Amino acid sequence: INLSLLLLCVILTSTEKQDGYCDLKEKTCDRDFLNEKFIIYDVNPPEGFNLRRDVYMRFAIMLSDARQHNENWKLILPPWYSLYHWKAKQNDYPMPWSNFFDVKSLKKFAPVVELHEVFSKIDSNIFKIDRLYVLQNYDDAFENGEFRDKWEIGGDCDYDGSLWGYNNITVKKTICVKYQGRISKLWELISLNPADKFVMFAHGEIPLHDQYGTKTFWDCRKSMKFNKNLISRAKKYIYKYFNCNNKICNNYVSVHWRRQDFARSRKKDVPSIGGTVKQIDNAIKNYNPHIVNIFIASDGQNSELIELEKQLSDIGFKVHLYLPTQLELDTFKDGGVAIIDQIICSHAAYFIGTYESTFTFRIQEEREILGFDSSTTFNRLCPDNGRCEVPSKWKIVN
Ligand code: GFB
Repeated sequence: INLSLLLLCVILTSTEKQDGYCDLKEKTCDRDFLNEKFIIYDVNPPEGFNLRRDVYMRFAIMLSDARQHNENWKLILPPWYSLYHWKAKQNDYPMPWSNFFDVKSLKKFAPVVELHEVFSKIDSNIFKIDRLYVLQNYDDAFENGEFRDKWEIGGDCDYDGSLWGYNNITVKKTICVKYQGRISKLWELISLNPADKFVMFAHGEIPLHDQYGTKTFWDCRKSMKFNKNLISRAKKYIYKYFNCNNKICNNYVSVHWRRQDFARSRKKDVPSIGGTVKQIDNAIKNYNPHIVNIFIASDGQNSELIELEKQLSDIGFKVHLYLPTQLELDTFKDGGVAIIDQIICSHAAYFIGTYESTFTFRIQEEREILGFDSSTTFNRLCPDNGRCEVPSKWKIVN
């Protein structure tokens, strides 16, 4: 018996080695890993962090649903690499999700793994993606006046991403796909090649949520807890400047003042500095005229921020910004600093955001989770002149 057991072991080990999913250092083969299949996605390169958070949710919900049907698929968390808005040189390498999120909490909602976890299980130095589907929009979304879910293989395409800067990732086959509609239709594509173990989608922002704003959506959103160090840094700031230890702080107002490319590409939706000051002043007068503290989160230039601060101080407000030390910037990176800004905005008595900025949307969701009255959350800065559309209220569903 012992001999046959030994033989079986040798056979198993050698077949596993051919498949290449053994940990050579540990001299073990990971049985689960052998049976698992993996999806990874990439997003249109210029898109920012907060749009990418929503794309994550679409995939996480898709994979969480699949697990309920006993499917053995896992989602590889695509590292944060070379984001357009992250200019500091500290950001120049592929960063794991654990830098920004509590990955244990993500794993409670969906079967997700970091890319480095996958690397640690592959015995060769090369990570081979079986099939890369490059998703593209249809030229005409409303064919015959109707928007419907559809996909179609073919056409010309190029992968415009960078495989997160890794040169040990290769792609065996690239397929161009025109795609429109719900993300769960991706399973139809995947099922065409049932032997694939590693499947990748480029332009993961194209498939849409199956259902937006449902309980499942919010369960997923709630699981996106931030990295504990970022939370504790934000809480320390709130305590120091606003003397508040609660979820809901009643003595400061927060503003997300999105500038840079946003102010340039959406000129008609954003106010001037003077217009911003007037609107903040009016909002505070209406909400609670006793409030003097204003927290500003912004990607604006120093000169703009100095001017905004001056004009607000001139009319009696105390302006606060979170300015990281060099050590904090090195530790948290641009992404972590932005999250700290978001957390501080989330706890304010009253929040005013920038119209259609996903950075603002994520703060609004956080405030819904914290339990604020929605009248203190869905407020926006309006342009100096012209129409000012009321922002949509995406209320939590528990
Ligand atoms: O997050 P995001 O997709 O929001 O991209 P939008 C904006 C990025 O700019 C953030 C920085 O991820 C941050 O790195 N940023 C913006 C900020 N506001 C702040 C802030 O208050 N504090 C700090 N620290 N950083 C969309 C982009 O941005 O805007 C699109 O996703 C496109 O790609 C469009 O550029 C014009 O939804 O605001």
